[in-house]
Amino acid sequence: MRLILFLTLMIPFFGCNADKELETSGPPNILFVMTDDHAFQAISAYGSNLIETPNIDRLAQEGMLFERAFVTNSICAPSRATILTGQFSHRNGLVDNGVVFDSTQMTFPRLLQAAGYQTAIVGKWHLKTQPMGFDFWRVLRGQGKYYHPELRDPDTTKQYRGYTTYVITDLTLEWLKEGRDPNQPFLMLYQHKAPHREWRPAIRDLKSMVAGKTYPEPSTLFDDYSGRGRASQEAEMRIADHMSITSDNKISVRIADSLGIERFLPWYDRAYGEQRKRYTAEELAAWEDVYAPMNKAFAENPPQGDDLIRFKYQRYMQDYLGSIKAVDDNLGRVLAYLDSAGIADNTIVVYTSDQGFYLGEHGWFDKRFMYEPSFRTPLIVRWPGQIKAGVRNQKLVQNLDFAQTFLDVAGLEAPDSMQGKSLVPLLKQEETDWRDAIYYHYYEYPGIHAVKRHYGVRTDRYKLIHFYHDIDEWELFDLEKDPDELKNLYADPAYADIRDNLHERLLELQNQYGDSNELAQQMIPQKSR
Ligand code: SGN
Ligand code: CA
Repeated sequence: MRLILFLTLMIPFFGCNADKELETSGPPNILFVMTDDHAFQAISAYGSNLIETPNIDRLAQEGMLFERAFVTNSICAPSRATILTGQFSHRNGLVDNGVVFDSTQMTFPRLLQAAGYQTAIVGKWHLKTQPMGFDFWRVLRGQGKYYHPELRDPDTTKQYRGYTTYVITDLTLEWLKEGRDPNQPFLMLYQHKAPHREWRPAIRDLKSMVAGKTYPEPSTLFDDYSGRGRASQEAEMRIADHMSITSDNKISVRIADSLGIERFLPWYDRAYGEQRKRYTAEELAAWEDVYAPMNKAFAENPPQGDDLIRFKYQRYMQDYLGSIKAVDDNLGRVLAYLDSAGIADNTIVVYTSDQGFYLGEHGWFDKRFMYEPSFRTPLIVRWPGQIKAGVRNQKLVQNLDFAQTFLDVAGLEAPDSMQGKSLVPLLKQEETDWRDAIYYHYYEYPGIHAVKRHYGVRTDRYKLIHFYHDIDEWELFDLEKDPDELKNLYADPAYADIRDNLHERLLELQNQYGDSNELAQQMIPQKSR
């Protein structure tokens, strides 16, 4: 089977005259859709009580939704490096956001390109070096901006006019329609900046998603961290204390300059030091239309204490969910293109995020921890004819598995250096031996948000975490009894056997993947960006 697929795949590569036939029945095209910081709690297919995402849901209705998809290291650049290389951070070297990606490494796009796929990436890259293994690339500079973004290409860096989610989609569609060779299968990495901090929705979505909206609060919004150790207590990602009322919550302030002269500083001049000249007069006016009344209400009656936390949470959700609206709408545009071009049946579409995110759980925003909201990531796969419609999968899968999955889909052997497993047997619901535990390792400390380094193991039911740097603390959670991970059971005698088993399992996984406590101690923190 593999060989047949491989030979079919090589037809275009050997210059045979392929036709429309191949586009609809040859090796499948791969459309990999990845957002930045999109929590599964903000996708209606995952049961969100916050937002409707009809286009993402469509993929779930027509494909498979993974309930237990996780990352290896819950932060942007490391996640991207793991996806490309199929390796844990300690193997591909990209342990935190400060490291420059060694793009001479073997990646799945390079292997697909060598096998005859047309390869492209549009949108967020965040790995600093030039993308390699792509026939076409347009990537955001650094983290990227929400409006009028600068994108790098092989020759230059160019500013594009418009809202970034639309700009990225326009470029993606342009390449899919006119840029690629339709006689070859394609790999498109379509990767958004949204809904990353500082959560700026498109102008067109302000009225429906932001103005006057109230969203339900998570039950742990006022968590006091009493059931856990220092890592949770000392992390700097609390909505209460570390979310900026100006740049994050978009409340304008009066500040005094060095001469003591007070002046009004609008929020949009605050974020990232951006100046208003970046925006059009229409954009400024449209924002004022929606944000000025909120600013006025805040100035007249500034909330205090818990009410301030509630206010900040609402402001956060309005903008975060508002940024997702365009992501979902634009996915709809791309899915409509696949339909109209008649290639939907021969295209595997994957929807995921570079990691999960806290939407107020434990009082937090941001990610990094091995706790569920940031360790888990959305994963939905549609592959007509291969995946039954509307299936939910409970297996423990990781972003580590993507590279081997895509190679498998294309009928290619994965190099031994890759450390994941192809998801294809799960997608096809074939009997298969699957893993019963997964490994995690986070490094970026000291760094923004002050989440201490840790590694750990998660099984179907339990989780063991070791915060090994700065402190030496273990945490154990029973996810069945305590899904919100509020009570550390590490020292509970009733869990002694479970704890010992998890320790064993952790060591086994570290051996299997070539990581260890000693190696962890040697990793030098990079300055995060
Ligand atoms: C920026 C954000 C952080 C975020 C990191 C990493 N601060 O530094 O909140 O954790 O990016 O995000 S901001 O004020 O500059 O927005 S990641 O997705 O790239 O890993
Ligand atoms: Ca991210």
